[in-house]
Amino acid sequence: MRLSRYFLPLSKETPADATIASHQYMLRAGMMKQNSAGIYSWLPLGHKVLKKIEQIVREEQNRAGAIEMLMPTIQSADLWKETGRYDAYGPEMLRIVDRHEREMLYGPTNEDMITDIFRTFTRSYKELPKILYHIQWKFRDERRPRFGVMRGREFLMKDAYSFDLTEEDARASYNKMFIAYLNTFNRMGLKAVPMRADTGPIGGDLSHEFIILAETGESEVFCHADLVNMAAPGAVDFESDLQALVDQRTALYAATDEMHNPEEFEQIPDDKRLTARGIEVGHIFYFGEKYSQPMKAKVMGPDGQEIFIKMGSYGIGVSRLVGGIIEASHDENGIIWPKAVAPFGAGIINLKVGDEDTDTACENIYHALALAGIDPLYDDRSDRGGVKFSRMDLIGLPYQIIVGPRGLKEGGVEVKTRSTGERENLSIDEAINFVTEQFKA
Ligand code: 5CA
Repeated sequence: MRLSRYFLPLSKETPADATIASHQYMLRAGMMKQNSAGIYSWLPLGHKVLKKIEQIVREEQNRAGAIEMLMPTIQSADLWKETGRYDAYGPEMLRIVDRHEREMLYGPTNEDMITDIFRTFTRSYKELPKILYHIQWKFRDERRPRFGVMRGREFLMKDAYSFDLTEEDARASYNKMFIAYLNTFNRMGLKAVPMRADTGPIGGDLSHEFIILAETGESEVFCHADLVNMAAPGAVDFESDLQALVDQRTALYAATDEMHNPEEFEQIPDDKRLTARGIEVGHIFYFGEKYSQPMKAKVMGPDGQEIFIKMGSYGIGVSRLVGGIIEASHDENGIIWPKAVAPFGAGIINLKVGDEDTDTACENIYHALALAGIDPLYDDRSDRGGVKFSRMDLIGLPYQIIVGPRGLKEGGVEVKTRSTGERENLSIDEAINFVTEQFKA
């Protein structure tokens, strides 16, 4: 993409309510625009990141055997009355009346609807286990929408739902998602720690939040320091016993403030006791028959008896992750995108637009990187160098290739790695190879 043709509306000032780095940088870097409180348009740069995160989530769900589908945003109130959640959900639910005076709502989550879908089509235990998911916009009329996309009213969520015959099978499904979550966040360059959590309006008795540590996080967390540094499971065979992998993590103390048990925490050696703040990027629940009972979602078991389906649900805050990643990865000059979610792989800075040699060198690099699948952003605008440098730092692309007449005379260009600030003088070919190699690793 050539910057001169792109839509990248940067801004110098941010509103006073943008108090944290991710909120400020997303506005300044032209990633989004607020339309109403907690409701945002995703501008091209932000949209690219959102889609990359969504795709990583999708790939890891698929790898774990979950099956993608899509449910609507607008739901009928009837299903929610069946489960008793219509009244229980309170003012967070956006209620809508259609032209026929029918009560509708903008879905804050989908347990009720997916249970209805499942009971409509599933009769036999032979069709279990199943995990279905979708990636869809949700609406929650939060009392205090804040921190930009981190606590929005309209937000993008991946929500998965598991269906099993027995509690033991259901726990295996829970473990699959648990492992898939660790790998998902790891691929985005995040260290997400699973913590025992409260189940809130979703219900159930087993629940973990996945928290990334950040000073500006809304949750207070307590955990064993080793948990933060534990490597992600990586490629695991999802048919094998996942319990051991999960046990490894759950054996170490980790809890959000609601579930914190100071006595248990005290058992941890002093130098391993970590108290911090964090951002909840995922939340998984096992709730058994909480929805299948009121909705009469049953299957015929092997012995011919009808059995209520055992269910769990598994959420990831896809749009919240955009902000979460920035909180975890930025400096005073702007965003530092991890390679896997960067909106463009590299930026090319032309320091003298109109100079024939410089233009030609930039064009060559641009085409070579595009061909290598790096998706470069070419700053071909005629601003001053300083403007270009700070703009490129702000939007945080992993690599910058800086091209000017002086460097070219000495046979090369400068390559800057955004995360370390390291600069290297390389020939044009070396620069192209260097950047291409970084994305192979
Ligand atoms: N039905 C369950 C799991 S599918 C559920 O709704 N869980 S949740 O309430 O914990 O939400 C799942 C994830 O969505 C959260 O972990 C969080 O990352 C994200 N999320 C929740 N509320 C918001 C919000 N107001 N703005 C942005 N992201 C949110």
